Amino acid sequence: MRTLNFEVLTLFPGLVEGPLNESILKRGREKGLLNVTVRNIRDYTEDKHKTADDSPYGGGAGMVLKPEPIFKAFEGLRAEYPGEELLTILLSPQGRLFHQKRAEELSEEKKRIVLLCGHYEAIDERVIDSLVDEELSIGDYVLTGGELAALVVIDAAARLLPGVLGDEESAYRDSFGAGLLDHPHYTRPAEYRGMRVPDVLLSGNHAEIEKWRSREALKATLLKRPELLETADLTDEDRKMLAELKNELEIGS
Ligand code: 4GY
Repeated sequence: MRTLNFEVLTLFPGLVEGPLNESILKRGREKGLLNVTVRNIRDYTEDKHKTADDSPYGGGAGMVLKPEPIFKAFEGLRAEYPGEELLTILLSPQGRLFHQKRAEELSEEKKRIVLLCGHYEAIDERVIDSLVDEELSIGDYVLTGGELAALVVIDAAARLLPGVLGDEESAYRDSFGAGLLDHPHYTRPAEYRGMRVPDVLLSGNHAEIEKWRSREALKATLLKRPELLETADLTDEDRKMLAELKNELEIGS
C-alpha cells in the first residue's frame, strides 16, 4: 500500500484541520492512504513576539509574510525527513490554474508535497525564489489566504487514490476523467411532484443506459461548457452523438 504525503505550512492551522477530519478525507487518513501534517509557521519564529509578518518595503497597505520563519520551517522539515526530496507548492493567484490533470498527477506523486499557504497581502519573494517549486492557483479570484486552496488540492488528489472512495462512490471518479461534464442523476421515487425519472434508467437495459449517460454528458458539456469539447477525450461514437446533438439543438460549428 502507498501513502500520499502532504505537509501544510500555514499561520492558521485551524482553517485546514476541520475538513481533513470529516467524511472521505478522514476515512482516507484512517486507512493510511492519505497522510497530512499541518504545521503552524508561527512555531518557527524566534523573537519573543512570534512575529510572522511585517510591512512591505517600498510602502503600501497590507502585511507581508517574513522569510525567516518559513525558511526555518523548511529546515525543520528537511531535518525531519533526511534525504527525502520535497515538492513545494505555493497556493497563489499568480500560479498556473489547477486542473483535474494536475490532481491526477499529484495523486501519483512519490515526493512529500509541501503546500505553503500565504496570508494577508503577500509572501516575501525570496521564499518563492528559494523554496517554491511550483505556484498553483485554484481560480482567478483572491482568497484571504492559501489555506482553502490547499484543501482543494488535497481533496481533489486524495479522492483519486485507490481505496479512498468506497465501491458506492468510486464511479464518480470517472465523471471528469474524459474531460466532460457529468450526466444527470436520479434516485427514488420514480415520480416526484409530477417529475418523472427518464424511462431508460428504469429499463434495466445497461447498454441503453450507458448510451443515454454518454449522450447526456455530451449534451451538458455542449450547453454549459462547450470549450471543454475541444480538449475532451472523445470516441468516434461520441463524435457521432455530438453531431446529432448539435443538429437537434440547432448549434452551429
Ligand atoms: N486563488 N488560488 C489563491 C489565493 C491567497 C496573499 C498569497 C488562489 O490559490 N491560492 O487567492 N491565495 C493569497 C493571499 C498571499 C496567497
